[in-house]
Amino acid sequence: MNAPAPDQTRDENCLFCKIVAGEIPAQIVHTSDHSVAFRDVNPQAPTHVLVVPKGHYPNAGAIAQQAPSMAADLITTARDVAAQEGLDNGYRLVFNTGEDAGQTVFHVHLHLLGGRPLEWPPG
Ligand code: DGP
Repeated sequence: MNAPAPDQTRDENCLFCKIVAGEIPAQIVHTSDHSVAFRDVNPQAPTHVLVVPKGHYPNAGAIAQQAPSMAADLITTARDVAAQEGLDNGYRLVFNTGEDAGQTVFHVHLHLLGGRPLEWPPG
């Protein structure tokens, strides 16, 4: 149901491409034309949602360069999910990029965290 449009890329070995395509289950909380938002399997806050593009891009820099409107859609979708989740007191958006940042899934995903006070700096 969320299959990428023909002009969108897909990596056959990618976990998040399979979630987007509905081939692996996830708790989807919101979809837009270009993005899918689902709950993180290992939540770090009362609300922890991942917003991913329907097409495959390995990281934030790649999607910003190759499809800037889809990069913007990740952020507006995260804003809409934050409103839907009632995060009126604030929330955090994070793109982990590369090994040192702890990126483990190489399909860009925007972490939306909220529902408790969040410390800074992160670990
Ligand atoms: P990162 O470390 O930034 O690459 O974040 C990857 C996140 O993906 C991590 O917080 C856990 C989450 N995750 C990994 N596998 C799955 C899965 O199969 N389903 C869901 N919903 N989340 C997953």
